[in-house]
Amino acid sequence: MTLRIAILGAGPSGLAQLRAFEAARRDGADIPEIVCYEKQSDWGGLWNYTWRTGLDAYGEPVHGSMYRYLWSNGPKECLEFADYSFEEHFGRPIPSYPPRAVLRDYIMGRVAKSNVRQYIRFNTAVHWVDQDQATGKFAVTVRDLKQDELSTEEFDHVIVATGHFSTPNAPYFEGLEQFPGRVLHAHDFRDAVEFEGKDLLLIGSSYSAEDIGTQCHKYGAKSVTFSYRSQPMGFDWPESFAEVPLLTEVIGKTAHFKDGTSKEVDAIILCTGYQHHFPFLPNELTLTTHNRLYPEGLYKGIVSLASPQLMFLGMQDQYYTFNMFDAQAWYARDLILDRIKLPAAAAMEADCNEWVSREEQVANPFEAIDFQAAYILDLLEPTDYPAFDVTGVAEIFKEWEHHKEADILGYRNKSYRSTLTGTLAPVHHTRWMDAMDDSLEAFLAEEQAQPAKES
Ligand code: FAD
Ligand code: NA7
Repeated sequence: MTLRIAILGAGPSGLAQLRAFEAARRDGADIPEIVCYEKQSDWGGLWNYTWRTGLDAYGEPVHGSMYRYLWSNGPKECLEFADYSFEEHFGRPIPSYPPRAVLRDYIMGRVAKSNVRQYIRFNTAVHWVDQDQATGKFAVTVRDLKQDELSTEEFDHVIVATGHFSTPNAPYFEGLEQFPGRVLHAHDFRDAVEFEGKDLLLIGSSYSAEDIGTQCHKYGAKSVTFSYRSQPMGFDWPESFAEVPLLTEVIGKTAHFKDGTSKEVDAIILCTGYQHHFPFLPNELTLTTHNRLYPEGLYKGIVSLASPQLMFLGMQDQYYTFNMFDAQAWYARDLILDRIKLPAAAAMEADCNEWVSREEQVANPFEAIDFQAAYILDLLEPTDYPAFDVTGVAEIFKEWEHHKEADILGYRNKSYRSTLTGTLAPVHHTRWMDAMDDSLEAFLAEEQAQPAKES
């Protein structure tokens, strides 16, 4: 009897899973019957820009957290698929920090060349997953959004690839309800132009704060104040930026901070991260974790210890992204195809605990990068995913960290060498701070592109 596999979500992780099965099929393997449920009308996950916030046209939570003028915040050389280089996709080398539309084009380019779209049921939201204790089979209940109809199908394995940067973690601060300006979470941020000439307060000191803050500066915000809980980002910020301790309360337009200082602001953006949120999973199957490199409860960062036929992709805090999702997808595929055997439950738990405690020793971003590299190498070892230079990519990540420390507004002007093709990326024709047009056409315009000098 053919196995039936449900993949929940057609973002980069879900697409990696489809691609992994497709690679096996092309090599002559018998692959299971696959159904991929996606609530959006197209594939691409977060890389699809939407103007919507709150609920979508069908009353489902809007998935998108990306905004206009979003440029890659890491070098593209660090996320290149091992079986599909940027050069292959674009037909020539392109600069290292592409805007959203260019990365989207690249991710979709690989899957568009296969026949995997046929497996995806678009406009279909997963509402509930149940596992029958006797048979081990899953009943997946979905809502056809266009027809507004619920239906249930049975599967042998469920692969959750619904992402974890969509459901805001939005803490309360005293006085917010009286604040006379806009208060929003990063998930609902769409366009920096709205904040031109404004004094902004951003709560948080991680990627969202850094990127939304620098972008608002680029598009004309008057000042950006970052308020941190644990520690400041510590970059060498230009004059109109400040980093202050945590917000204690807001009185009128005045924000007060833990160190007794205050600042009058026009808008507040909560860049306070996201929750791993699976409203379609029952207590016994759900994954409870914060944003970390090795979520507890997942063997190899993928397999649910609660029920090994349930797997999760892309649930880690991410340095590596697309190539890590591939490594996970190839591993998950090989488990399902019985090419890799799961050890006994106790051994899985022990292995998981060992990685979790190893993560707890990680002291800084450089060690975090090495940790994630080691995790990926561990996953790749038993699969036939094309070899790629995981540690070489880690070195590029470390260079990237140094470039950010040196110039937070200028790091995106740097170029890196692809570990796949050996090509050094050309310098973009316009410095990032002056590049206001984030379209694919503007980015790929060649007139003024210059060769890069090795840094
Ligand atoms: P997602 O992209 O979130 O895709 C999940 C999919 O599941 C979506 O299509 C969603 O519609 C679907 N889904 C969710 N719930 C349901 C449901 N109930 N039923 C059916 N379908 C459902 N990474 C980088 O490499 N470089 C960057 O520059 C970068 N910038 C980022 C900027 C922002 C603002 C954010 C939030 C993330 C950024 N990332 C970046 C990281 C990003 O997480 C990954 O690039 C990638 O999108 C993760 O893929 P995924 O498939 O795991 O999740
Ligand atoms: P992250 O990286 O999970 O960071 C969340 C930030 O929010 C971090 O600085 C936290 O501070 C801060 N935070 C969380 N809760 C609070 C409260 N209650 N008060 C104050 N500050 C808080 O999420 P991001 O959104 O920045 O990045 C996620 C992805 O989006 C990433 O991959 C990007 O590429 C885009 P802490 O340091 O824990 O004290």
